[in-house]
Parts: sequence; C-alpha cells; structure tokens
Amino acid sequence: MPVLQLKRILLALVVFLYLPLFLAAQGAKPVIVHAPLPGVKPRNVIYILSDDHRYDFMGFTGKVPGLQTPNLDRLAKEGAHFENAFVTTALCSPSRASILTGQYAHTHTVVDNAAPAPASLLFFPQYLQKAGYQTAFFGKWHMGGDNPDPRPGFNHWESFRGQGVYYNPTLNINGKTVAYKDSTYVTELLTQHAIDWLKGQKKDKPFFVYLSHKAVHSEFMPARQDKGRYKNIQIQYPASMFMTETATSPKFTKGKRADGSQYTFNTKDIPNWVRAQRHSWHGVDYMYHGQTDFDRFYQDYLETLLGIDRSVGQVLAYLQEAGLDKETIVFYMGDNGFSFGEHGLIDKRHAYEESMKVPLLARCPALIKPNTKIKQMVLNLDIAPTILEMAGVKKPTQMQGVSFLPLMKGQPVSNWRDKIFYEYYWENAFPQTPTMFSIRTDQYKFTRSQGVWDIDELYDLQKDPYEVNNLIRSTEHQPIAQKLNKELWDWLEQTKGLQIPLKPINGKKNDHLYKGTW
Ligand SMILES: [Ca+2]
Repeated sequence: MPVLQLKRILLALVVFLYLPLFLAAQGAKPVIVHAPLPGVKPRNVIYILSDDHRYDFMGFTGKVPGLQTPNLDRLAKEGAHFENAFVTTALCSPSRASILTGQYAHTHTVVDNAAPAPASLLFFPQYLQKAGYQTAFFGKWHMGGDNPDPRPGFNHWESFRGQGVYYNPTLNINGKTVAYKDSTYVTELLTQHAIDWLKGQKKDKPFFVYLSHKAVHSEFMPARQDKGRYKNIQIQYPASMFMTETATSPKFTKGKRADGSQYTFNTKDIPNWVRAQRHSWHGVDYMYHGQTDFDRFYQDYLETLLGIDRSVGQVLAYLQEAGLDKETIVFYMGDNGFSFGEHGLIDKRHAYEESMKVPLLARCPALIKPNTKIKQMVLNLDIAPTILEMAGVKKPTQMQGVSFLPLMKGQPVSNWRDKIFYEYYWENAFPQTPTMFSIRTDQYKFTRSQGVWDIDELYDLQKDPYEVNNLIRSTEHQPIAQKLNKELWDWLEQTKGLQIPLKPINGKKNDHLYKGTW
C-alpha cells in the first residue's frame, strides 16, 4: 500500500475515533446508528403519553364503576395490556426524561421538575431520525423549566411552557408562538394537530408521533362537553385511606369505602412522613391547603380523563381511515401514577403502587394478538429500546432499559427481569415526601426513606396488594429484607447512583407548617 494512501486511512481513522470526543466536549453527543437490525421493516409508531393517569382508572379494569373509557378499552381488547408497567421515578420531568433517554433519573440527572435536561442527553427520536423516520412532538415536554422551544429529535415540534393550560393554550410551533382563543381545549387541539401532521406525511418514510398530553394533571379541567358527566358517580374510598385518620380528619361520607376485611392492617408501623403528609398539600385532610375537596377532585379527574380517551379514539379512527391501522403501533402510557386516598395521600412521588404503576397499552394487529395480557414488570426505561428495536435500530449502550418487543409478540422470554428499582428525590417545593429508594419483585417491595428518622417498609404484594401490613419488623421476613436491601444498594452503586444530586434552594419555605421561614 502506498505511504500516502496509508496516511489518509490513518487520518480518517483518527477523525472517526476522536470526532465523538470532540462533539462530547461541545456538550452534544453524537447519535451513532449502527447498521439496521436484519429483517426489520421500520414500523410506524404513535406514542401517546398522558399526565398523572393512574394504572387502574380505565373502564375495562372495573376499578371505578361507571367510568367509561371505550377507546382505552379498545386498545386493551385489540392489543396488549401491560398489567405491571412502572416508572422508575413517579414525577413528570424525571419520568419523561427516562422515557426519552432510556435511563434512570440519577443517570440522566433530571431528578425533579426544576432540573434542566443536560445538552449531553440523547433522546430516542434522534436515533429514529437517523434511521430515516419523520418525527413529530405535540404537547407537554416539561424538562428544562419554562422553555417551549424545539428540542433535538423532531422534524415537527409543538409545545408549551411548563405545565401548560387546559384552555386557550399558547403553542410554540417550530419556533413560532401561536396563541389559541375561543375556549380551545388543549387535549383536542394537540390531537387534531397530530392528525393533521400525519395526513401530510408521504408513505415513503416511516413516521413517529409523540403525542404528550397535559391531561390529566391537576388542576383538572374537563372539556366543556364532559363537565358534570360524573356528577353522580359513586366515589370509591380505598381501604388504606382511613388507616391514618385522626380525630380532626374530615368525614368522608359521599362515596363507598372499599372492603378491607380480608387484609391485615398494621397501623403501628406506618411511616411518620405518611401520617404527616395526610394533613398537607398532598394529603386527603388538607388537600391543596384546603382549596378543594376529595369528592370534587375525584369527579373532575374522571371527567378530564374522558378527553384523553376521545383523543385515543380519534387517532385510531384516522389510522383506520388512512389504511394504516393494521401495521402502525399505537402506545398509550401514563408518565406516573396518582393516589386517590390510598394511605391518606393524594398525588404521586412516593413508592406505593398507585404512584409508581402506570397504564400501558399497545395495539398493532400485525404484531400483537388481541387481548394480550403481559404480567412481566416493564419500565418507562424500556420504551426507548422497544421503539428503536421496531425501527431496526440496535439499542445504544447508554440506555439502561430493555426492549419488551418479544413480550408483545408473545414470544417465550425466559430471562426477563425479576426485580425493578425506584428512586425519588426530595423537593423543596413539596417537602412532605422524603427521598426514597425502592426495590420491587413480583412478591415483595422494600422501600427505604432516606435522610429522615422513620420506619422503612416491606410488603408482601401477593398477600397485601394495598400495602397495609408493613412487615419490616417481622422476624420471619428479616432474610428477605436483608437480601432486598443489599440488591438495592448494589444497584445504586453499580449504576453510579450513590451521589444524590443536590439542588440549590433560593426561596423561603412555602408549606403550611413552615411558610415564610428560610
Ligand atoms: Ca406527571
């Protein structure tokens, strides 16, 4: 080989090897897409994400008698229902960052709703673009504070600042600000824009749509046509709602108390933070500092959810009309759960089931058999690797999730994960919930509250699905507690999670106990 040619080859090799380092030093990491996975025809994907929709408030589950969600029910009936889908942090921004990056919160570092998303993060739609997809984002982004500007990975972008509003939203559409009037309802607007964009797509490229609703985040506001629809619905009070009741607690009389007679209630070993949170912004005795009451809150949530259900129906109807409904995969998922009175709490953040568990449905007749029930535990971290595998893109090495495509196809999977991990980092704005780490298997959940003098928790989920019998002091359960504790800290150590990210605090306290103090 001539010397000059060899030099050129060596130079090209040096550039190839060091270009990623150069780009990383600039803050943006290169998106490396390897050769397509063999035999994969990239599939059209629609990913619909709702906000704070808990896992069981859907018509087909029967949890809320009278609640009607025909379109979510249809997804479950014609596709797959993941009965054990979880988020690794039950909070808007951290969970959204985990969905987009396939990473835990302590890895992507968006540990709360105020933390900016570092420029070095890679979002899975960036890989889809490289693989030839047309990609579009509609709705709530919520990472990086108040900035509605376009983010990497999307050919088309429509978003709003922070949480957004239900009525008359202002959107940033590809960098341009557009204000909507005349009682425009955000769920309907985003859905219509997503469908309009789909209509404009040519069939020579696969598409990916990320439809990210504001609903059903509080303060709940239903579409006008849904207001009052559940005025007379029978409200369900969970069995654990009354475990922390005190003499001054409001009497909840409008709804029906769940029958807890078959469970053992251990009222002695309830964490102190749970008792205290009952009378706080996020507790049933002093919800939003007394600005709303539980029964009204419950009704508004259900009515707001109807707009989400209709959105799913409109997307499915469009796909059918366009002849795309057999081959396109439609996902529906919640970004975190929501307590409605369990343990005397409302909201998410904590590690109880109703907070960390989310609805996850997927429909694609060409891929998924009707009425598929998936029992294995899947995570928000798995969304990115799953969608990338369907696009023929090999999982990038920084992603910590696993593709659940084989589970959807009904293929035998012998080595699926048998435990999941959970993390939540204390926020100054909502100080009633401590930092906590959790490990959950199909049978047990072990939760450590970090940085507070309080009792930790161990539940046998098979005997005690509502987590009302804390076994942390049980002699016979000491070996399992010890084992889970070790696995929890091994996970944190192995994934570099031992450095708890601290955030500076710049304002006075705002909770009702210490308001106005530094
Ligand atoms: Ca949320």
